Amino acid sequence: MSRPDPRSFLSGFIAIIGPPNVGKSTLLNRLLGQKIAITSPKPQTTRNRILGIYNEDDCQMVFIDTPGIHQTRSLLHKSMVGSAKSSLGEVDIILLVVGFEQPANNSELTIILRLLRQTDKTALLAINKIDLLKKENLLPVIEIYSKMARFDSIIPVSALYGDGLETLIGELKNKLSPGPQFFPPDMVTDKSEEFLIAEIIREKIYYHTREELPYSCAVRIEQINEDLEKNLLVVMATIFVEKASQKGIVIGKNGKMIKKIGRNARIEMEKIFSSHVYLELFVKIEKNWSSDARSLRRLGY
Ligand SMILES: Nc1nc2c(ncn2[C@@H]2O[C@H](COP(=O)(O)OP(=O)(O)OP(=O)(O)O)[C@@H](O)[C@H]2O)c(=O)[nH]1
Ligand SMILES: [Mg+2]
Repeated sequence: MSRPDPRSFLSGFIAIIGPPNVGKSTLLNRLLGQKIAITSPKPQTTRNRILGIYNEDDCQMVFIDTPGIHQTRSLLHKSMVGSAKSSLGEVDIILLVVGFEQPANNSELTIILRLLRQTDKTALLAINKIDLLKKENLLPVIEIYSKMARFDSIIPVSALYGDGLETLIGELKNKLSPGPQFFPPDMVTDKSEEFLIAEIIREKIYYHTREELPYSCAVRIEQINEDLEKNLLVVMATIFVEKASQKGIVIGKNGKMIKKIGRNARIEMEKIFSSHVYLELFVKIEKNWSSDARSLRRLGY
């Protein structure tokens, strides 16, 4: 493969930040045209920084998806928000994502705008979920945001339906500087297959269980074996919960819940990896893992 001309090649690191649940991960997946980050209707879905690499012949944008910034409770949340904040220092461009419905006095937004004021980096604002907004209400929303901080550009988008994304990519490209191709052009993320599999299982827990339970769950892959002849991926994974009562909920009556989580995770993995998947799930209690530094490290946070 020929290397791009370094004199005209554009590149840069872009942090995707914002309050929880505004569609940051949905946007990243849509920009890349493939799922590398899980999404859910519940806030605080993303727990790790995830690189997503967008390539064109003459440019490379390295996006960093980050956990939503919010007021922290547990040690887990502190680690999540810490990783989001620290990403700001390492990038060339900040892409703030908000949901159009975010009230202007939202406390999470206030924290983020304060962070933005402390940097002089290029900052773009993507106002997401405009598919839910009546056309005539868009301009007033843009106006409110344009008064809240100095944005180099404000782009209304719908990550779910792909609206406005070409404009967003164009605006980002305008702000890139000449630079190297940091990653090989066929590389889409820095995360492993194992990470994505664990995350897909966690996503299904977010979808199928209620209230606080998802926040008490973590997933660890114990084993992955690939049988090329049978085009089969065999995965063993453990779902960690914090209490015995939570273990009961994850397993469900007659194992109904764990079967549902497993089936949905398997179907999605089969689609992503184009192979058959055999998935075995175990549930274990690790008392208060989300507030214990050693457990957090062990579980990858
Ligand atoms: N209607 C609509 N829903 C969207 C859009 N983008 C994302 N969503 C939904 O919003 C919810 C949150 O999306 P995520 O991508 O998980 O949000 P996030 O900002 O990454 O959330 P955290 O990781 O928790 O900070 C999901 O239910 C998405 O389907 C959009 O453009 N329109
Ligand atoms: Mg996310």
